[in-house]
Amino acid sequence: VAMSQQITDNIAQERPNKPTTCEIFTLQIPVIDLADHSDARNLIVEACKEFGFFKVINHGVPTELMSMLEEELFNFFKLPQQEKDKCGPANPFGYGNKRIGLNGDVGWIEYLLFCTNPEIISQNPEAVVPKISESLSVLVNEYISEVRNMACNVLEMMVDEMKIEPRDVLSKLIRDDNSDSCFRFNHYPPACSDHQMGIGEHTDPQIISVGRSNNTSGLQISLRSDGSWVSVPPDDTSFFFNVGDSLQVMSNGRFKSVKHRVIADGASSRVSMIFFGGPPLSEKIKPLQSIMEEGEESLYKEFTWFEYKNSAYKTRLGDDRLGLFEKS
Ligand code: GA4
Repeated sequence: VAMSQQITDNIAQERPNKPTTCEIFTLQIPVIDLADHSDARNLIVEACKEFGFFKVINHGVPTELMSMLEEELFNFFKLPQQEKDKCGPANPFGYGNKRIGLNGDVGWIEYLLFCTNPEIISQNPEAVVPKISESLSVLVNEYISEVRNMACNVLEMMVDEMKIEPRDVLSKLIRDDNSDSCFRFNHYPPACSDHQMGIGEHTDPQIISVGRSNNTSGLQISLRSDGSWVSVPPDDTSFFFNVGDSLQVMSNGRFKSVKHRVIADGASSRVSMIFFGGPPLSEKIKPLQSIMEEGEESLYKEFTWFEYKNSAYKTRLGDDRLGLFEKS
């Protein structure tokens, strides 16, 4: 209780006292209909520039798979604490409870974090893949492969629209056998107050993150234009895409990784599942040659995903991770 109180107080200080602004802005979140071939590509690129965030409908991922996984997920989080603790502690992979990352962040959250990088899994599977039931693990793998495919389609539409070649320049990094991606399940339990921080503001370090949740609100994004926080209306049939830091660099700042956070809604449990698409560890993260205009210079120092990830995992959630790699 002491900790939850502290989390609540921090938020109360941070929150601008303008709830109505949030409601107005919820209307502006871009919705991409993947079945609409005329408009989707352009909307994706515009959304990445303006928000670093968009919602995808008509995505082709089987609804039944989504709801089955969600149900299994609820069942997992309903297990007795000592059962769940057998999958932990999260360092950073495994089952985590209230502690986020390794540097002192906390939140009103419990989660399962999976590494999906085959290279790392083969070295030490116990440390990076939480021991969940066989049935859940089959569903997880099927879900990841569906979501990864859909994410790759979206990345290819994005690249086509920007007239970059080859069109798999981004998607191949995530399809790569050695793609360093990860996957997480979050459970935000009902909170004692309705402003409790589930996970504090942060950007995702990877290329692209693709998440969905049950029908409980809580996700907020920060607008690029003025930094104000916007509540994202929940929609359990759709996927939400976040531009990550790596894509910000690869687009040389044209796209911005979106700052986001989750505030527990008080009354009901929120569960979410997120795929974080990352490149192979050895991949150089730098602006794509073909988008650079004549004379344009990279805004960032050159680094590999391995270097960036290592550096990111030493930061606190709210730190400006990319700032360390900007050219001065
Ligand atoms: C944010 C995106 C993913 O959830 C994650 C997170 C990771 C963690 O929960 O262990 C980090 C966070 C995330 C960024 C900074 C570091 C690492 C917690 C944290 C304080 C799994 C990831 O890859 O980076």
